Amino acid sequence: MSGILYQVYPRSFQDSNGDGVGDLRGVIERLPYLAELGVNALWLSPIFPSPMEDFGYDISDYTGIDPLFGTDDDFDALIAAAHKLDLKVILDLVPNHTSDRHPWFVESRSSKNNPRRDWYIWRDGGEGGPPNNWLSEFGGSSWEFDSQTRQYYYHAFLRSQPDLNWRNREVREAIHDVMRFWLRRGVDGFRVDVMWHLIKDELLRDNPPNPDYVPGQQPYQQLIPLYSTDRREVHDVIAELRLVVEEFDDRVLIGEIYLPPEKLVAYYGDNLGGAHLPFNFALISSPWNARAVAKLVDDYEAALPSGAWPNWVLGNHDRQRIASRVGNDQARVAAMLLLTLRGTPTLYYGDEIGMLQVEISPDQVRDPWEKNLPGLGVGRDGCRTPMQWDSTPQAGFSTGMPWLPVSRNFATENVAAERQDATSIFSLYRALIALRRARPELALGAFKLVSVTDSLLVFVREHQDQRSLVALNFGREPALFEASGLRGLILLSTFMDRMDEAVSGHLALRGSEGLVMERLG
Ligand code: TEU
Repeated sequence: MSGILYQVYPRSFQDSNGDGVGDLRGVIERLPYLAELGVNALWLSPIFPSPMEDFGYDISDYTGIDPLFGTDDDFDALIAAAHKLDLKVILDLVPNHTSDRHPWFVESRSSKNNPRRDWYIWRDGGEGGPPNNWLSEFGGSSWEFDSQTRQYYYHAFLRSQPDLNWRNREVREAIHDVMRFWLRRGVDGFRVDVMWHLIKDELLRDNPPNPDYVPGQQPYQQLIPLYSTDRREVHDVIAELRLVVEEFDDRVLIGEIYLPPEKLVAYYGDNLGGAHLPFNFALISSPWNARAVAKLVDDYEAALPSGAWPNWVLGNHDRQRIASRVGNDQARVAAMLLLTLRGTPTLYYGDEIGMLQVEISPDQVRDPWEKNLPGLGVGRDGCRTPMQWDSTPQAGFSTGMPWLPVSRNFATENVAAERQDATSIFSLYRALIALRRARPELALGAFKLVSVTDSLLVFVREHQDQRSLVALNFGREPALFEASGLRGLILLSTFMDRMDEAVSGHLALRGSEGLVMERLG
């Protein structure tokens, strides 16, 4: 759990059969790359049978493999090959909703007295409209009228993603069995999709208006999702998921949760009986300056229940890529931050080579969210483009036509080229990972904030008698950190030079430079 997690978006990682979509055989081919990079586990976004309206987050069979990605045998081969390389495999569990083509929903919608009717959230309308004012994250009402049975069903996302009713015991048991199915197959744990959505208010009370809403923001933000998400009872549901995971040795439960720190940490559960790692997305939405980052680290560390293990994330398949958000130079500072903070770091595929958000022309849009709400900048295609492996056509991702365009910069920004370049961001990521693996204080040590200005963040990581000092310059101008008695050796610069330089009394940083030094004094 203290290792490094790497998110693979399977559609975009490696295509082995030329259909333009990545697949499991492709992932197998690239496992040695992940071992070379030095990560400990990979998380695969959904690979299950799906109409792919939300690219796999709309599941029609929880225990199969979508033919687009491969076969059951391919999956078993992937687990075996990964484990051989000492890589753990985490699957995406999507328990909040299914596809509307899942047999459970087909039955549920067939009649009001179908035994599976209560597996989903069905209600009569009120006053000629939906049962309440709840909104879908992807735009519009979250209620869909079904003319056959003349009731509405609830969907937090697309109308083709009806929410399961987690107040129903049979639903819980059914998903527990899905988990056991994959755990027996050898998976090392789950990343649970939208964990904070699982339980909704029993009375379906209206959500209050958001006083801070500004026109032009996503319509979902018009209301505060007080009654539709983050209900107290969700923690009982999660505790049960945890117990299922605990039936097996050494497995992990990770939760996708977008909430502020004080609410997020409740997902560790009473007596830490909830998620091992409620994903901490604080860095994804933070302004990029030293003070803001120092504050969020502080707030998060202060909010953590005792004994809870922290974690940090810089990017995922739903958010703008870090290198585009903060720029290429600061992306290196971000990498050093991610890999020197206390807690499990999660890397998003391609960030280790500095992949940028790719411009998607209107006719190439695939993301259903973007299609629902064009022009609001919610599009997620730009962070999901094919991994850039080399300078051959389609960046070595596919021999066919990729499902999303390859970045125009692939001829120079790719794994093969950056591997040859000792100063590339890829070389930096490798060095940071190696350093973290070699120095226990970076992985396990206590975090102590030393100094913060507008541009410079300095902290120490300490474990037993080993100490590392990390200094990060969030600004473009040079910066100086002075401390009497400061003594040590530079272990790593984000510029990939200055190795073994002696430090005494002060540390001078170039613009956008980050340094890790072994602190002797
Ligand atoms: O994401 C949830 C999601 O959409 C959040 O990123 C959302 O933007 C946030 O709640 C706003 O506060 C997960 C998956 O990662 C995403 O790919 C799926 O589309 C979605 O759930 C539905 O399964």
